[in-house]
Amino acid sequence: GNILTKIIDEKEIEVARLKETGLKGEALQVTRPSLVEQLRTAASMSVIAEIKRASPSKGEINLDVNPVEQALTYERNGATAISVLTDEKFFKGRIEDLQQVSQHVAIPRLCKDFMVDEIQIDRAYESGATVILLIVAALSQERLQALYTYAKQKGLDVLTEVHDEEELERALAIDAEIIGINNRNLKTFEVDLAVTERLASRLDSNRHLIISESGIKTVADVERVKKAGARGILVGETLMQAADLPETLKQFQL
Ligand code: IGP
Repeated sequence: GNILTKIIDEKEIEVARLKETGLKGEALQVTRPSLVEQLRTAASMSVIAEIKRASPSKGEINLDVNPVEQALTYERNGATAISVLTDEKFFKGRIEDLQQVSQHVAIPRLCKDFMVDEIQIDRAYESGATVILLIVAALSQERLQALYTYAKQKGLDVLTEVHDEEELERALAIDAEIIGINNRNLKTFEVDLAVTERLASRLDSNRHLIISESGIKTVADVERVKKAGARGILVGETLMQAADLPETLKQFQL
């Protein structure tokens, strides 16, 4: 079956639990720089570096990581933003990772989770996020629009994720500014950078900020998506497993 459907079912349960417990109602006092601004003004390829312990497609990636140490290494070596996976069940992340990372780095923080309800956006904001992810494939057009508007009203940036032409049309219909093109098919886990080439060719890269997501392993991969029009790349596994992380990260900033 489809992993996304499974995850979303789980998220509905998580949201119900969250609503019962309630949130702190108090946001971390941290600086909240604009990712849009950073992407628009950057002279070279922007790297959104991810904290990713495990995934449904790869299993364990790096279970022993210290999220704060990892985030600081990302920041020191030129990452534009930090992506923190906060899903517990499928990615072995936690919201506390985002809270800790947010208190230690000054660059934008993306709360990488499967948003289906406003309360998750509130929690991301309280936890120091400056960006949230909205996965078009996981939401009806109505919910996509509602969550997008809600996040923007809170001052958050939104990374709107697509994987095919139909999803791209839906992202354009809500006037999404940062468009994440996921090279990974969430149904088959197949990764193909041609997805970025195909979808980016439909966009004006001056108007839309294109982020190529998943499966980026080499400098040649970065060159390829840059040529396709990507302003940024979202990289997890390769950075989490790099033998020389600072060097790998610097090489990607083409
Ligand atoms: C990072 P990779 O192949 O570099 O580890 O991929 C990121 O793109 C991936 O984690 C991702 C993701 C998502 C995870 C992209 N979209 C949505 C969870 C949910």
